[in-house]
Amino acid sequence: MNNLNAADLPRPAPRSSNPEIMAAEIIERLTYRIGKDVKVAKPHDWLTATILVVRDRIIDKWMESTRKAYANNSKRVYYLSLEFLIGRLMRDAISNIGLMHEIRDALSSLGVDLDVIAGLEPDAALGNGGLGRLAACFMESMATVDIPAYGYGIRYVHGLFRQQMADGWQVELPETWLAHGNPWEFERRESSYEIGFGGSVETIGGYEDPQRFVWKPAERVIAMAYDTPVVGWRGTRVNTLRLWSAQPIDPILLAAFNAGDHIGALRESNKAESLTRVLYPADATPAGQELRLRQEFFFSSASLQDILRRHLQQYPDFTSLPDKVSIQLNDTHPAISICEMMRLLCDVHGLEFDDAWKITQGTFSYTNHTLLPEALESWPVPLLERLLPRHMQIVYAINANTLVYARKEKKMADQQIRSISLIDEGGERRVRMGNLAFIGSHSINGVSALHTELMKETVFADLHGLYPDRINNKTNGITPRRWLMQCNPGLTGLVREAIGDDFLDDAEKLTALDRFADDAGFREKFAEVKRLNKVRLANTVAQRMGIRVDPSAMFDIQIKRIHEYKRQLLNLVETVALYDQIRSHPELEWVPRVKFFAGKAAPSYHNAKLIIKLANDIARVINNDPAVRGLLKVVFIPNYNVSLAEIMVPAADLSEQISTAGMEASGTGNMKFALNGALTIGTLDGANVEMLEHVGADNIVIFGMTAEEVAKARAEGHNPRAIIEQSAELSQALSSIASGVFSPDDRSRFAGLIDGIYNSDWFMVAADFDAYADAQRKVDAIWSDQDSWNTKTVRNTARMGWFSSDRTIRQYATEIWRA
Ligand code: GL2
Repeated sequence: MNNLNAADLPRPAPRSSNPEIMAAEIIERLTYRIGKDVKVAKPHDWLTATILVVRDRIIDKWMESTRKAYANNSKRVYYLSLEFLIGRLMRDAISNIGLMHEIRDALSSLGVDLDVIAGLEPDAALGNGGLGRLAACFMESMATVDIPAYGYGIRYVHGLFRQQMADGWQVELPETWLAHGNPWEFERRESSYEIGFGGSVETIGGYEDPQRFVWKPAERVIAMAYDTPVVGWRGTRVNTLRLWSAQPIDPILLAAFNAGDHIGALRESNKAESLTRVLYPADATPAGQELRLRQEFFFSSASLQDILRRHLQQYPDFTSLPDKVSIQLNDTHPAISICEMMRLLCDVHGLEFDDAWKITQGTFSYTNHTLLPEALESWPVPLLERLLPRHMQIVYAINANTLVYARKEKKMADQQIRSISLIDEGGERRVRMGNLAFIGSHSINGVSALHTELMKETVFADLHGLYPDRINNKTNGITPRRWLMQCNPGLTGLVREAIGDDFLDDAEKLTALDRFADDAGFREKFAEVKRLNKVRLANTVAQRMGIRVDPSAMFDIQIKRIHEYKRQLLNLVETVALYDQIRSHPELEWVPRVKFFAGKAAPSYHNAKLIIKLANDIARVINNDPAVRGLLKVVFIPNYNVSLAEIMVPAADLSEQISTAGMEASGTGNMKFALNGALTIGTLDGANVEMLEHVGADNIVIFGMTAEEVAKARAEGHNPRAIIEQSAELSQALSSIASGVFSPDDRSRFAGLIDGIYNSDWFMVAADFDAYADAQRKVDAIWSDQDSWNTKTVRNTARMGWFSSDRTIRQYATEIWRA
């Protein structure tokens, strides 16, 4: 066998895409893989059988892709991410391999509806929000643009919590995506690595032999791989998402068990497994807990051991590593990888520190996703010292080299030295993971043009001074397969009729649609597609919540994590102001609106949870007030996830992207809405700035303070009280919320939240209110001229192709990975 050339290896027979044959294959999987007779098969069995058939077709391409990478000695890209917010996979996979009609027909010949079983597939919610969803879009785009890539992450048994509402309050329940098994994945028992924690470091050699350090961990667990194939558009290439699961070294302590300690005998086993049990539900705030650091090291170490093993299979040593391997760190969560790489190269493979450092820096690159100070990870020195003693030594060694270089070569002063140091000495000493990721990488990128500039000016100003050619920008993108073709087949069909199929392979070809914005007939069809998508959302809301909404009203949508900087509160205060206006001026022609909200709050984030309660309280009052005459409705849809986004995004007329300027690194929801023909109301924040450049000022409604103005107001102090007094609408809205108009059962419930606006207004809710309210009335005016509205929405779709993640990935590939 081993003597055969790759080209001569025996291959399975090619598979047919004839629906009859596929139907037979589905039955075959049902019978022999699931062990069910057609007669007794449950919908979930059909789903699994169908996925197995689809998966088999993908496997053929998968092996081909792997062989190709070996044969061409291609550079491999490794995307290390603690989060992959995948959602459902089946529909995407079927569509990417071009078998949608065939599988639908095959299933329907068996009396099974593809849409029904597709709806049963659980969302793989292994991420919190934008950062995790970006990783999922990137995986699909890397396969599409034919880059040999692996995603590495953790196979959490429980993904992001399920959100339920109890009397309008968020309640978190465990999510169980693996309850019916996971037919996509392959367990790879042979790809297992030992991961250590704690213990001590011993020094061997020294005086005559070269000195070497040996880490003797006190605890060890096994990391075992699970592989999921990720197929690109038109099946171009199939890459691997490799997720690690923690296993105990000894499944049971038999002696303890036999001695009668039945629980104690499983303690080690439980401890190991708890490592990969749950996704950390914090979004952009530091977890600050040992378990989180253990997760980070666990998956970093397993991934690096795997990467280095694969490299040595193909190459004699590690000098070629930077030419053959790129490791992208998705935020600082995997930043400990830099120390682990140094440890493996020096302590295990015997390289000299300086040589190892060159290889490490040449291999790693780092993406920063937030400037929020509370989200910049750092770990207490004593914790790192106890959990990863050898890595702490390496941190000190890297730090010494860097600071000597900064002081001697670059003549940096104390103040700058303090800011670039890996150790934060203010208060309890902590290791700064952002600085470690920066210093250990050859490229550091931001995720929008504005964010990248702010990185240079703020958090990384001094490191940027030290290494001025490292920071670069890669504006985020979204995969048009999921976020246009899959979620909006109506629009996709209409666009194909108008401009042909080129845009399916190159989203930037959507610009050909621009001239159709002036075609009244086309605009009508475009509006009709939107109407049908709104009907679908209205039905979903009726089914899930028993609330009826009118699809002819403007659907105004804000969906994202609940966070003060994202300013759902600004939207809610304006909603209350509008409610007051509608009641005071019933004679005016109000544009009927439905305000939709959805999103999860970090379980420990008090104000975010209060904002959810406020949305629900406001909804109850407004929706039941006959004086509103249905002109305004408020709906908070529980349990926001990728699948719900796929229903809401195509149904939006207005997309709310209203974060305090300077605080949203990029955003990606903003791109999804505009691509699907929504108008954006937004601040000059994150990627909104570039969206404005692409769609043009006539086709987006921008308001509010700039990042610079926000920074100035914060530095010099602004006077929210004076601002509130000058705005009658704002003061009335705030005082009605604060005084309990929406919370008669607990009148002071929201007093603290509103006090925050009066006393500090850190997020500029008061400062931006009037501008926002004016912008909303401008939106109403555009809506009242439906021709004008529809022209703008068509232009949005036509001009958003640049925000495809294929473009983003090509930029990473040429400018960072050189792959
Ligand atoms: C985020 C940013 O907040 C968001 O603006 C950005 O679009 C994404 C992806 O780059 O990253 N950073 C972060 O920590 N989370 C994000 O969503 N959770």
